[in-house]
Amino acid sequence: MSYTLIGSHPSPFVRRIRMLMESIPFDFREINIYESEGHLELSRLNPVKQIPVLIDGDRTIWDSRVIFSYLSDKYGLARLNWEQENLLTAIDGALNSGVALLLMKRSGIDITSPLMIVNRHRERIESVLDFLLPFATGDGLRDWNFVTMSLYSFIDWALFREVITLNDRPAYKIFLSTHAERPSVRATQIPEALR
Ligand SMILES: N[C@@H](CCC(=O)N[C@@H](CS)C(=O)NCC(=O)O)C(=O)O
Repeated sequence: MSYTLIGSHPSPFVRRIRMLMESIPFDFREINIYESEGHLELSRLNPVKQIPVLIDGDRTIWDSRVIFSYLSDKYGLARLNWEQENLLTAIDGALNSGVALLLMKRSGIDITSPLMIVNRHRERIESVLDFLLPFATGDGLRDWNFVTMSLYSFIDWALFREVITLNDRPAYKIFLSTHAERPSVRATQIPEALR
């Protein structure tokens, strides 16, 4: 049985699922959520209108974290412990803030301005980066699981979208370079043409 994963190359939420599905065959259907055609297709699949969406026969699953649980159940993958769940929630909070900042930027809002909404999102990202530092310099360097896949996808994407810099946190550069040569990381790289 083959799966269809609907997503885009840059999306960090999609990327972590592509990394997770390294050994699971699937068709990757790329859509551009910022163009009307892609947006329309997405509307038919997911009322929340977000990627990724996983199609498994006549079942459609949306939300990357739920897709992770779904595949974990099906393949008996190791479940996350509560500490890992908290790490993942922190990463997801920063990711959601990063996506919100990008959407603001694309809507013409100056995301360097001191608007309350901009500050809230920026503060959340900074707070999460501080919180995750012990993990990124400890277990995160050794483990390769859904948490590290998520952290890698977040940092790489946020740098690409210029939502963060790592000037004050060089440890994250080491985290990235530690995992950069993994086959699933290389296979899911944000295409050079988009950089
Ligand atoms: N909680 C969702 C978030 C997914 C998400 O925000 N995806 C972004 C792309 S990176 C998206 O579809 N954004 C379009 C929009 O929100 O309009 C998940 O984990 O799958």
